[in-house]
Amino acid sequence: MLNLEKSAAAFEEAKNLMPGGVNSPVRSYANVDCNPPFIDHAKGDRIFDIDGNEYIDYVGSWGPMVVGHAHPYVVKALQEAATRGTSYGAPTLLESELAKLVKTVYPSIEIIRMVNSGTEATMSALRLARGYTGRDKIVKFIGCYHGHSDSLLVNAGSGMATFGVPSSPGVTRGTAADTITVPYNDVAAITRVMNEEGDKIAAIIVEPVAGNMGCVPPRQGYLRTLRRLTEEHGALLIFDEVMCGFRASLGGAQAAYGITPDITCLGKIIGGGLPVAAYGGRRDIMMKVSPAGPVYQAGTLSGNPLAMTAGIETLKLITAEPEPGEPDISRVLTLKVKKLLLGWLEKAKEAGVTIQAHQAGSMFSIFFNENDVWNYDDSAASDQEAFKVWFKAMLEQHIYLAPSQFETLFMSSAHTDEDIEKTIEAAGPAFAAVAKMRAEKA
Ligand code: KE4
Repeated sequence: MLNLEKSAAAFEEAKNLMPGGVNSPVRSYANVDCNPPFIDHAKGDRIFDIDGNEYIDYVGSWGPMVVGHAHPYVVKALQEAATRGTSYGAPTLLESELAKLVKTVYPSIEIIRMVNSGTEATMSALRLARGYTGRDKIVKFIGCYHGHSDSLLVNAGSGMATFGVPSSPGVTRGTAADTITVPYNDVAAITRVMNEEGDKIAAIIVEPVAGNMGCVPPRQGYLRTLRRLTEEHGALLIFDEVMCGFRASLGGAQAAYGITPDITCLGKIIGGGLPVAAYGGRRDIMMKVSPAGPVYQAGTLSGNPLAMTAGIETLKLITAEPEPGEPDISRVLTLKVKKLLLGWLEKAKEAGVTIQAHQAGSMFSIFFNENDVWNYDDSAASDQEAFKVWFKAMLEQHIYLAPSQFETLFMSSAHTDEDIEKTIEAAGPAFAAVAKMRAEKA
């Protein structure tokens, strides 16, 4: 048994300080009925809790840590940057440097605005879409999560889905009325909505590779349908690539699937673990944003020099030209995930457990489901009890995974072949524990 005594005590104290003892719900481990390890530090693909337990980490802070924790180049650059001050609230060369780095990878982004969180990026993108089109309604997909702004907490996925709250208290009926939700990967549903309401729709916002119902890629041609429908009806297409950006491929889902959105939201990796997100896109749209245009948006710490520095160093690492004859980092990460999932599939089969294994580049997840998973309902129909047993058995073997069926796992360049092998081996007893639980219930 893992010794989590100090974490348990810390959690009890934290519960008297913060709601549920955490600053973001999914971290509470409420969905897997156990206490969360309190983290002391992390390095590379390893994370260490305050009880001295060491884990192989596939959460990676929910995506940002694509080059691993405490990468020496990132740490060194941050240490130097801190000596020049931590925030100015004034323009700096660093913001332009990160903007240029992002634009080289995302040619659809002609103009970009830095913000501090994915929530802020998507909230601002929707306000911009409404300001640009003069329309009020938006369309989002059930099971897709875009942060916690009111317009988007309507049938949200991620933590919301796990807690089974279809839409959060505090979101007004008026706000929810302007948000239309349809199932993901359902061409007929979105076509019907756009044919009926298209002239009132300011934007469709989508996770082009869903990551908040587990990892669920789009069906063949689905994103092209969204692009066609938005063009036909004069609505904007917003790709929320906060999670799948730099992961579905280096250029995100838009590069992987060859679809150009009007606005892209980014986050996580562009901050390298510090609070950075961004929204950007077509010049004619982005020039509506204050002070260039009338759509207001602002932020005290937007473009913060330390955050920009961490983002710049991280993007420089993942966009670096590989050695001649060597695959680029995206290819390396994709192959690492493939190796891990093939190993897990083998171990599941040996235990007589059927799983679905999904991957999009360096993001991935599995589902305890006899059938494939194409949308939120399919994901929710997976065996959540089996997931809990598997999750806890993996944690006991020092494999640190996302504590929810509706989350996604992340590979980094720091994950070694040896650690991937260890992760595969640990899945054997974990799937056996699932089979045992099912046999006892039968
Ligand atoms: P933040 O406001 O948490 O920085 O980003 C919101 C967001 C927007 N869009 C997508 C596609 C996202 O996945 C997220 C946030 N992702 C979750 C993980 N499912 C963050 C983890 C958490 O909520 O604690």
